[in-house]
Amino acid sequence: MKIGIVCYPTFGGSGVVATELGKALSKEGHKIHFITYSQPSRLDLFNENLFYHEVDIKSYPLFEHAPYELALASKMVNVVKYEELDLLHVHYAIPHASAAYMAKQILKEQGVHIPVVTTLHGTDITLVGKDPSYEPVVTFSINKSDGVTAVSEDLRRATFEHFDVKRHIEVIPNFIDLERFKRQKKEHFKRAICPNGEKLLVHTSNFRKVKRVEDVLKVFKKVRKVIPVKLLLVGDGPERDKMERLCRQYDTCEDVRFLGKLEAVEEVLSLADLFLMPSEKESFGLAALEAMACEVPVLSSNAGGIPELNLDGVTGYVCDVGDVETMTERALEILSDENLPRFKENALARAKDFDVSKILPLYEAFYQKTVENAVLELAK
Ligand code: GMT
Repeated sequence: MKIGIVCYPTFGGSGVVATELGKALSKEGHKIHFITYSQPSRLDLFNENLFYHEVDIKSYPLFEHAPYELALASKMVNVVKYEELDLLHVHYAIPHASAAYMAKQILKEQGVHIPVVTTLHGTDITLVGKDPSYEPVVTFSINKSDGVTAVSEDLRRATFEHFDVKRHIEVIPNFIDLERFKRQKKEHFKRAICPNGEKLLVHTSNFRKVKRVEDVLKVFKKVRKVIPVKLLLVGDGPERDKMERLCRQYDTCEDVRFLGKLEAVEEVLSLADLFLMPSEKESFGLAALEAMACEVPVLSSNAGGIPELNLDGVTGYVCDVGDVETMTERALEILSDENLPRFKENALARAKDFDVSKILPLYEAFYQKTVENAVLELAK
């Protein structure tokens, strides 16, 4: 198939999933056309089946905000027409689903019929999308998509709860490339970070409020009173300064390192004994899946779709959002020498359920079904 993929190229899990999906599909022989405002950060592979079309956002002194959605819709129209695409797959509803609807209508006037698949990723539904300033457009564009997928059962449920959506939503979870995300032997690095055999806790995120990084620091402070531990924080975002101050206030800085954004996150995960994800909202938790693939148990909140991935008492523990007391008890339980090997083994076994080889066929089958239904619709 010839597929156009639209996503946010630089930040967030939705862009990572979209780019990895496009790369995997291209290896299966599909022709994949990325339509984004800059080169997706994970599009690091040369392949004859991969193409990149940059959205040209023209500004003008009259515009306080450049009309990105219009530039995107225009680009979609041209790419669909000139590359003869079979399907458009847009990731993150805002504003990609409504821009795709507009492109579809323009193309229809020209006798070109393009089915649109929208994948809902999380905050496009649970946070930004349900805000009254976007809700009517999000509802409309979900209902007008030819196919809709959500990355967890919980996100599907939340979509029906918050929006007047009257159509089927297929759940297709996030996936992982186990060739890339696997535990690497990094003993020398581990000894440098944990010279006295301390246990290593890791958190990776974009340091937004919904990630509750302060709970990571609170749990770490409490665990550190009981056993020797170190903490690595990977990523960057609006809450980072505040977290650095909190770390000083807790007097834990000598055992905490802020590493900033890292490309090879799997190298850090390969050292970890426990991954922390205390998020307030999390539709799936791709970062936790990456940790599990590197044999790292997960201590998480029970937000959104996380419990569908992190099996309570098996691959780690799932606690109420903000319950740092229970999180601390659970962290100590996982980190005990007696329990840790079992949790690590279970984490890897669970990650295998989400291997790209298992999830990719679900997308391919969904595309096929969507195209067939669109043809039937047209014939009516
Ligand atoms: O919060 C992020 O990390 C970014 C956000 C996005 O949409 O770009 O990620 C969401 O999509 C990921 C991929 O489907 C999911 O694994 C994350 O759980 C989800 N984040 C939230 O729901 C907060």
